Order: sequence, then C-alpha cells, then structure tokens
Amino acid sequence: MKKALITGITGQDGSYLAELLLSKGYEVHGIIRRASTFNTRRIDHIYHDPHPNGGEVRLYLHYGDISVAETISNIIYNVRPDEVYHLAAQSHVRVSFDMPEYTGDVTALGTTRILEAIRKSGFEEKFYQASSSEMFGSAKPPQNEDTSFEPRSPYAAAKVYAYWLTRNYREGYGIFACNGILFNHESPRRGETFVTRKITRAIAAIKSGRQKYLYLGNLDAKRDWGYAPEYVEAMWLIMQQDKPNDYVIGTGESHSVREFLEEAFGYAGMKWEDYVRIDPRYFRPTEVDYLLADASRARRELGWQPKVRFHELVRIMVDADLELAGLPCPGEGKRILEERFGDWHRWEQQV
Ligand code: NDP
Ligand code: GDR
Repeated sequence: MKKALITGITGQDGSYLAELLLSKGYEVHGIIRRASTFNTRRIDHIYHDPHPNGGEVRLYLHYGDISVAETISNIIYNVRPDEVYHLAAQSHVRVSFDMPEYTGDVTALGTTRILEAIRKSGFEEKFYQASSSEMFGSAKPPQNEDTSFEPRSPYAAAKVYAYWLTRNYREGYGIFACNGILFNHESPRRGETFVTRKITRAIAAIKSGRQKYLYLGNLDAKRDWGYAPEYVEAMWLIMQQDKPNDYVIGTGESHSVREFLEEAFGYAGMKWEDYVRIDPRYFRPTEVDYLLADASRARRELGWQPKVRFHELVRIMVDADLELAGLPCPGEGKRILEERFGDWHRWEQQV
C-alpha cells in the first residue's frame, strides 16, 4: 500500500486530494494545526475513529506546523511516505500584503523545511510543490511553463522562492520534486474569503434576507477558474510520471470578476448591480490583471484535460451555497456533478 503525506489537508485541495488518494488505495497521512475550534470540517466525512469498531482506518492525522522544522522532520521520519504533497501555505494574496513576513515564513520557508526533511531522511519520497499562477503576475497571457515570473504580491514572491527551491533540490540532490503551477480552482469547499465563494455565499445570504449588499474590490481582474477536484487529479498524475517535471494546470478560458458576478447572479435570477458595492479595502496595492493558462504540456504528457467549464463551475457553486442555506436551487450544477462525476457526496461536504 502506497503512503502519502499531505500538508494542508484541512484546506480545499487537501480534502479533495485525500479523498482521491484514499479511493486509489493509499494510506493517507495529513498534518493539521492545533486550533481552539475544530478545523477539520472538510475531512470529517473521510476520517474514521482509530479505536475498535470505528471502521477501516487509512487516514491518519498528525499535529504539526510548517513553520517548525522539527515537527516536520519527525513526521516524515516516522511516516516514511512514498509521496509528499505540500499544499500548506498562507494562501490568501490580499492577506499577504498585511502579513508579508509571516507569509514568507510559512509559504516560502515552509517548503525549505519540508525539502530539507526529505533530503536528510535519506528515503526516496517524491515531492509535490503547490505552485501558483500568481507567480506569473504581470507576465503577458497565455502563460505556460516557459513564461517568466513577475510576482506582484508577497504571496507570489514566496511561491516563486518555493518553486525555485523545488527545482534546486531536484537538480542538486536528485529528489523527485515537481511543481504543479495551478491556476485558480474553486468548488463548494473553497475558502469563504476568495472571490468566487464570497460571491456565491452572498447570493444565498441575500436571498435568505441575511445580507443586503456584497462589498468587493477590483471587478476587472481576469482569472482562469477551474473546478478543484479535477486539479487534485493533476497533482497525482504529476507524481506518477517517470521523470519529475513542472506543469501548468488550467482551463485555457479566462473571465473577469464582473463576468463571474453576471453569470452567478444571473443564474440565481438576480441582477448583480442591485447588490454589489465597491469597497476600496479589497483592492490590492499591486494587482494581477490577466491570467490565462496554456496547459498544453499537461494535456500532452499527463493526458489531463478539465471537463468543467466556467459557466458550469458557477452553477455548481451557486447551487451548493443555495442548498447549504436551505434554499431551493435551479439544479443545473447538481445535474452536472451527477452526470460527470456520478456521485452526490461532494455536495454534502461544503463548509
Ligand atoms: P487553503 O487556504 O484552502 O488551505 C491551506 C491549508 O494550509 C490549510 O489546510 C491550512 O490549515 C494549511 N496551513 C496554513 N498554514 C499552515 C501552517 N503554518 N502549518 C500547517 N498548515 C498550514 O488553500 P487551497 O486548498 O486553496 O490551496 C492549496 C495550496 O495550493 C496552497 O499552497 C495554495 O497557495 C496553492 N494554490 C492554490 C490555488 C487555488 O486556486 N486554490 C491555485 C494555486 C496554488 P488550517 O485549516 O489550519 O488553516
Ligand atoms: P487570487 O484569488 O488572488 O487569484 O488567489 P481571489 O479569489 O482572492 O481573487 C481573485 C481576484 O478577485 C479580485 N477581487 C477580490 N478578491 C477577494 N478575495 N475578495 C474581494 O472582495 C475581491 N474583489 C475583487 C482580486 O483582486 C483578484 O484579482 C487565489 C488563491 O487561491 C491563491 O492561493 C492561488 O495561488 C491563486 O488563486 C492562483
């Protein structure tokens, strides 16, 4: 049985990746942070009590923090994973301007700590680094593996550092270390302060009378938005190749925040202009204007291609948030998931 270690298992991607690896027969280990309230909502449905009669146990959780090297080393040494998926990060771009030093420590140096633990362990773990399209910053679209990085935030700069460190350990120490350069990917499990989920949650809150207006920042930024469960599949594929490499993952379709608003409010039978207000607090000192993936290497070498398109993603997320709020939903998004993915359980795990 293969063993995987996931940092950031409680996040959007970590939870989908854990599901995917369990479904492939892996034993999955995840690093979680101690918090004063439960922070495992996204993985509670796949966790079984290790005590007798708790069901089959293949998911193990370990307390740790990627800002502390010692705990990381101990976990890697004790677990001896075949594959390490490093997803933990301070992942919010706007917040990285408020907490630049902390973001550098967690998002950049966190990768150093894990790569060093792998190098020192002497085992042959494969390593996946959650790199980001934010690294491209102001580089002209479409962006692919040969596009230069022009980071526009402390978050993006930290990710560029981690990207190069990953390549450095691959080239310098022969570690099977890969970068997945993922463009934005969303889902009903997306963190509530990222713009897509903020919008779809607001639609439900406005419809149920709990919220009057939705305050946003820059509506002109364009993003290549895909569906998160398909992106964790790309992570796994990257780790199954004969040779380690770096891959851009995205849909090749880009839309502005304004277009997301139009699509989402329109689908819910509302006019976004009636509810959206601009709050300058949500503007960033420097913005990334236009991201558009050229994922041809992934298509060619991994055979990876996304099925869910922009307008479908919007429907999936709006339906999910309406249901979560106990409201009736148009149901097109639900149908898409049932038809394409053949299951329903992803709906129940919203947070
Ligand atoms: P989330 O913000 O949803 O999850 C981040 C995870 O990192 C959480 O599990 C969080 O734990 C954990 N974490 C944060 N700080 C620490 C720390 N100091 N020690 C241990 N764990 C920590 O991110 P996503 O799932 O959306 O993204 C996964 C990764 O992919 C991130 O690295 C992100 O930067 C990157 N990425 C994401 C993209 C996207 O569109 N989603 C695109 C490209 C890259 P807790 O629950 O306790 O807060
Ligand atoms: P991003 O995602 O910065 O691309 O990073 P986010 O959803 O935060 O912003 C997308 C665009 O929307 C604009 N925007 C707002 N954003 C937020 N969060 N809140 C608002 O109110 C708002 N109004 C407008 C932003 O300015 C931006 O242009 C995400 C994260 O998941 C990163 O971890 C990941 O690396 C990248 O995607 C790829």
